[in-house]
Amino acid sequence: MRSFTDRTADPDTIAEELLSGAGAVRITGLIDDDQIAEARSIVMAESDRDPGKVTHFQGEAEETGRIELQRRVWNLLAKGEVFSRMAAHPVLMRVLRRFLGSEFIMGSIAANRILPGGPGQEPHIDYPYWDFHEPGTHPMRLNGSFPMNAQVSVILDPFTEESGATAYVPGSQRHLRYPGPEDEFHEKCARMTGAPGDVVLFYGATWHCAMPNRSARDRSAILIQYLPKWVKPMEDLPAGLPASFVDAADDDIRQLIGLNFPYPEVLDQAAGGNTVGRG
Ligand SMILES: O=C(O)CCC(=O)C(=O)O
Repeated sequence: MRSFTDRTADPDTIAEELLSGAGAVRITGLIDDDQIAEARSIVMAESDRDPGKVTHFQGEAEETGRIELQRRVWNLLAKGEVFSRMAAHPVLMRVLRRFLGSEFIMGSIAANRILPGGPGQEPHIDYPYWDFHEPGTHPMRLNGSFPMNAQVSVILDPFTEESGATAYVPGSQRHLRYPGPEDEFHEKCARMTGAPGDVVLFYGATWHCAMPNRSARDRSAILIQYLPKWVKPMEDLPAGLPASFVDAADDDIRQLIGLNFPYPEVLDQAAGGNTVGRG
């Protein structure tokens, strides 16, 4: 995987690598130690209180949606200002404006904590492609030649092969389908390794999954989903936030939570609809 720093993270180069290269890049040392420590302590406290609903995990988790060795914390914007700073980091904003269009939005911001002994996930592709098990529910001839997703993993604990760093198959974003047994995901995969404060940015059409944590410590990351402005977001972010948050939000955060793009709207004044919109 190609590695960049905040100084070398050129938007055109990274966008090209996501779309036509490996599908993933690392930006080292993007988030400072204080922010990582603050985010991690919130994630640990929240996920100790409530393991959250998990997705894509193997075995028991898939059946129940909840088990103790992997935990999700959803709606992070409401849980600490540090998460807004991460989501709207200027380097990420610059790259994502190039990749997804200048008015891109955020579809979800959640933590994924895998405890020692926690299982991995099934190889998958991310929202809005994650139900591509049923391609017929999407438009015909949809393909991955332009992006409808970008994923950011902000690494909170060392991501190593042993701790279950995300596995991915470089170049698989070009297929826009789920991998089958013939694709030999586990034989061909590379790993999104990194240190706390590093960020991995990838195109969610790339086959990937969390791997089992065989280390003696937690393996947590903040997972941020970004989408073009017209893709329906996965989390209803404004609904999960107090009015005071929305009132105080700066321009980037307003864009990220979808307030710049008002549709759907009631456009028929005669119907008496509220056409003020969400902005
Ligand atoms: O935490 C990880 O390693 C990846 C998580 C992921 O791909 C997902 O939950 O969709």
